[in-house]
Amino acid sequence: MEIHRIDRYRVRLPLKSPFETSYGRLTEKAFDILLVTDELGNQGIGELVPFEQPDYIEETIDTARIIIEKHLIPLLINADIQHPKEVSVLFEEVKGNQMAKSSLETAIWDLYAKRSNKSLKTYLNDTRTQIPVGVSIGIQTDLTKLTDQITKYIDLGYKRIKLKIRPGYDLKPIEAIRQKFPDILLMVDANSAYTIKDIPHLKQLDTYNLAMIEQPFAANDFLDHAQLQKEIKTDICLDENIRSLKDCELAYSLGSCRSINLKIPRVGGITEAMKIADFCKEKELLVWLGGMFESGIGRALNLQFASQKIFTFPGDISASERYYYEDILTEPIEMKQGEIRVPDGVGIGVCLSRDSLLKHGVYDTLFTN
Ligand code: OSB
Ligand code: MG
Repeated sequence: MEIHRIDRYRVRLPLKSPFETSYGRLTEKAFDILLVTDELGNQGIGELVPFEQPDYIEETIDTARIIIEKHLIPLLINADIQHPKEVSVLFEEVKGNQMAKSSLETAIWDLYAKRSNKSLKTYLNDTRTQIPVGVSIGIQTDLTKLTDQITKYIDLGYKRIKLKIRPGYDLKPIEAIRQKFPDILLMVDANSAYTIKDIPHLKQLDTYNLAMIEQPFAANDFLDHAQLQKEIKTDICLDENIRSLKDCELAYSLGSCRSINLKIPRVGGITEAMKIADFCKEKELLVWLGGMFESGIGRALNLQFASQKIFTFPGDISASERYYYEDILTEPIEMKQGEIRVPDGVGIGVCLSRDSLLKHGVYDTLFTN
């Protein structure tokens, strides 16, 4: 396929309410929408998801823009790509920067599917038409407000609750939730806020029947996580650590976790995500799909990928209205009875609303031939 143009919208959407994690507080999400156009006028769409601060992982939206403009686009336009699987190979000479790579790689997958007039899920394994989903709940020190919020999402039908925790905000909120909801599928996510010294403290989490504890320790630590997994009954899940299949192999062989939060952008795109899903299936690691407060574009991609039957555990894939008043799609993503339908149009299956993009974003062209 020939790439004739690459355009971009730099968008900011205000969050309905601020989202607090162990590392910071988010009130607005910035993201870019990349449009890759071929010689026939087909358009592949990708979302660039990193945050503005390097506090979740090291990539930021600014660093990713530089990598895309200076390094990835020149590689892409000078190559003759026949299949989207070639893109991750082409990008190998650029080290790291997975989210930058993913924004273009996923756009090429979307473009490829659209050229063939097919849904993206036709290229995936054993897919379903709708999938169970969960929500992630930010830190909320008022415990009545916290349990009210959880009541709201449970009443809406969400099938799993993920609670953000940090030192000083863990046992009490978990206790409050378990008192009100003894049986819900509940997990916690620490975003690297603890250290190995906290193992005796973290062992107390074993009494709350948690589905898993996500990323208690540093983003590049495998050994301390392995130590914790030896001492605790609850499954450890890794998020920030996992940038590639190699990281999954390392985590598996050291026993650092029993579950993987798979985010397509954090591993550089769909091709690497497919390899990780296959590996997890083979090794019986529980793999599920995470989120990055995506707009409808990233959300639609996540739905396509999570439609694979291996993703039985409800992912962080909520409805558009969970975070945003207005999405950038012609039709927002909706959740009914805890499930979201996988869009079945061509490619990722959804359409951009130019009106909404122009209202919340700024347009420019990165390449034209
Ligand atoms: O750690 O999974 C995370 C959001 C932003 C950054 C990191 C994380 C999260 C979430 C929510 O937990 C994901 C979502 O609902 O999109
Ligand atoms: Mg996480």
